[in-house]
Amino acid sequence: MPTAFITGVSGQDGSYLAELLLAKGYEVHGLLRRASSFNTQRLEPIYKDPHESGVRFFMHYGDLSDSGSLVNLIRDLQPDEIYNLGAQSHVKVSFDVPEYTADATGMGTIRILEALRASGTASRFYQASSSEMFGSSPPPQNESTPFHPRSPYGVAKMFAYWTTVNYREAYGMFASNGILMNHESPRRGETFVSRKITRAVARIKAGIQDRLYLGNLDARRDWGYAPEYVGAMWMMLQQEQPDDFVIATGQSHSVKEFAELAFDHAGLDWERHTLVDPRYYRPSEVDYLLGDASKAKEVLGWEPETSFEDLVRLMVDADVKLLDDELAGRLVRLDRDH
Ligand code: NAP
Ligand code: F7E
Repeated sequence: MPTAFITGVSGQDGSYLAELLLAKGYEVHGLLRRASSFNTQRLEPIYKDPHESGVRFFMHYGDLSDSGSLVNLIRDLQPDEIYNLGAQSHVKVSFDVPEYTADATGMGTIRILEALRASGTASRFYQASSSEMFGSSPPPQNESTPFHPRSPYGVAKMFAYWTTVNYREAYGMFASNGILMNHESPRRGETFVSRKITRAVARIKAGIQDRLYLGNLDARRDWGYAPEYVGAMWMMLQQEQPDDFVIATGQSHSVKEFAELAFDHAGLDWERHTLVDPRYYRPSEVDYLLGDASKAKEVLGWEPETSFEDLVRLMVDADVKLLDDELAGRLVRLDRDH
């Protein structure tokens, strides 16, 4: 049974990747950072008592800012594959906490690679690199496009990208970068624009919210569906040679188009409910991302399946259902109180 270690297992991608690897027969270990409230909601579908369920999924406390926890875990687990998905991943927040972002998102990668070197294990390593590294480089972006990051997050990811390449070249490690364009799902964090919109649509439709405040409506992104993107991560580590790949749909849409479609799907007029609040502008913006994933198609055999329209619709439907369930739960609780 192959063993995988995932940092960022409690995040959107980490939870989908854990599910994928368990379905493929892996034993999966995840790094969990301590938080004052529950941060394992996305793992509820798979986190069962392993003694009872037979599911080989384990979580370990640790942190990307804590070398000791990484050294001990990698030495003890000796995983076949390591997926480094942990990061302070919010671009706007990275302007507020640049030093912490550099530490967790950038230095965290070097800490894992050093822990891996010290363990003497020949684990294959995946680095969650990002299209944010392309920044202001004009579209379409592929593996040869120069990086010009526009945020502390993008700069930290660039450091991690080159660290991964350097450890591959210097020490012969099997270390690959997946340069992923934006990918979304019903599990997307609620402060990223896609989920912020689809959650607001559900609440406006239910009559418990009236307005949605957004920032730059003209930014363009290449939005894909997250469960398909974690499949590409796994494929990269099954190759004969380590390499770097752009993962994208090849379609780009504006934030405005996303909002328009999401409101429309719920029978609402986006212009009636959406206002621009400059509070959500970034000090420097990435205007236009449009990926060219031809290398991934040719070498990995990876191709996206879910269209932009289907992605928006499935996210709206999921948030409408989630809110219905929450409201029903609250009503049941109120019934019991009285
Ligand atoms: P996400 O939902 O924000 O998840 C980030 C994960 O990192 C969470 O599990 C979080 O833990 C964990 N984390 C944060 N700081 C940490 C620390 N100091 N030590 C240990 N763990 C820490 O992100 P995602 O969307 O799944 O993305 C996965 C990875 O791909 C990230 O590295 C992201 O930067 C990168 N990426 C994402 C996209 C995208 O469009 N989604 C595109 C390109 C690259 P908590 O749950 O406790 O917060
Ligand atoms: O913003 C604009 C915003 O925060 C997308 C992360 O997963 O993908 C993600 O980073 C666009 C930007 O994602 C609001 O200015 C307008 O142009 O959803 P986002 P992101 O910054 O592209 C990359 C690939 C990653 O690697 C990151 O980890 O939408 N926008 N109004 C807004 N964005 C937010 N969050 N909130 C707004 O109200």
